[in-house]
Amino acid sequence: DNGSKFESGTATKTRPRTKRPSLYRVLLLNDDYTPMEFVVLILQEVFNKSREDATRIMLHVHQQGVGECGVYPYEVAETKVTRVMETARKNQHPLQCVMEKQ
Ligand code: TYC
Repeated sequence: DNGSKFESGTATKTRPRTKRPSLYRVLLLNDDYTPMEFVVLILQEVFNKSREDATRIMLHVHQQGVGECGVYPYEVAETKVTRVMETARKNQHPLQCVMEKQ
């Protein structure tokens, strides 16, 4: 009881429990067979990159073996990985895309 005429019961204060969603890094892996142009198109279409950024990321993956396409909440990251893997498979390219907790 807080002694008020207008309120009764136990005063409770709820701490705002705002849980920020975990973020996941989506990575493209290099291989010897997927055409550079296909990777650039994937980066433009799936990851909404400009032609210039897509080309820069593709070349980074080509030279370093792995590169980041973006950072997203779990379900968004998962959907993008699935889109890349399905598009690559359909076109018979061995391109691999993975996600990792940031
Ligand atoms: N290494 C590929 C080639 O020489 C190009 C490539 C780039 C493939 C990035 C995959 O994630 C990749 N055709």
